[in-house]
Amino acid sequence: QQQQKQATGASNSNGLPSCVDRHDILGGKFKPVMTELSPDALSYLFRDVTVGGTYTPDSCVPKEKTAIIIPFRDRSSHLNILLLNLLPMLKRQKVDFTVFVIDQQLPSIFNRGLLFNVGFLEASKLGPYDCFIFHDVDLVPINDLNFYHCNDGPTHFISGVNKFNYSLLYRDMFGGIVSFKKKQFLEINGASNMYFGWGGEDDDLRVRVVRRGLKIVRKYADIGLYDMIKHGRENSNGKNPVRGGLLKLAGKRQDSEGLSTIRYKVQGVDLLPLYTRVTVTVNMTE
Ligand code: UDH
Repeated sequence: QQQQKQATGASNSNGLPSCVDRHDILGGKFKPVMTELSPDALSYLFRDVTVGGTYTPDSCVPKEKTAIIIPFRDRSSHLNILLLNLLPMLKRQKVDFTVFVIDQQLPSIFNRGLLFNVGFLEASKLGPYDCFIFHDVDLVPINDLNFYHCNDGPTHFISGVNKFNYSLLYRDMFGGIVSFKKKQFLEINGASNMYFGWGGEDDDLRVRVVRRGLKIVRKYADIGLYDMIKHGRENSNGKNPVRGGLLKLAGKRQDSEGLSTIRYKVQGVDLLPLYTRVTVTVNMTE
């Protein structure tokens, strides 16, 4: 296990110091606010976030430009709760970020892995992002020492979720929230596009990372803590009955299927006050 600390930076050419992880001034564990505010109230609250969902700290120079990619369909209330808690934490951590919501339209079955690839490609068209954090909409961070960075290896942010008594469902889990440097995501050929429905795509992603010899960075048990917003399972995201078979051949498919072969159609890119929404359709038979 590894928890990365940035070195204290010297001042930059514009006179500002480099941003560093302030373990000394951040509060650690906090109580999330699990009530929903309206989009208008949220954008009023976060007036310092510029249109499209971008925030740049003004007291220091960040070491990386981060795209927060949220795979999404019809979970507006979750998104409003997540933004209410995540944005202040990212600001406290001095992260230079833009939030992207990748919204998959019906009628195709939800495909979380494919939306990771869409988010990576579309965000890269819009800005020079170095770090990509793929973030489920229903996971609310509760410790502001859980720094939202990219590291030497792809990073799994979760050590425990309230739903599982603040532990992980299984030790090797690579679901929920993960970060990749641009180079790392390209190196693994992104995520698989083949998992329509719930389950398996996160384990496939881990196989891709491990096969390329990249070492997964994990958070300390008392740091990577999340509260999950309660929800049922949508009909358009039922358990994927072929996930076990797909997973068995994950390694064999890595080079021939993924970021390099994705097919999707962008229906719109909207710069909303607190995020950039990329609306996509996916043809399941292509
Ligand atoms: N999502 C949507 N809309 C949907 C379905 C999924 O937005 O209709 C997105 C959303 O970001 C969500 C993520 O996909 O957080 C994952 O879907 P989920 O919340 O239904 O998954 P769940 O919370 O998974 O049930 C947690 C268990 C992880 C077990 C890992 C097994 N490999």
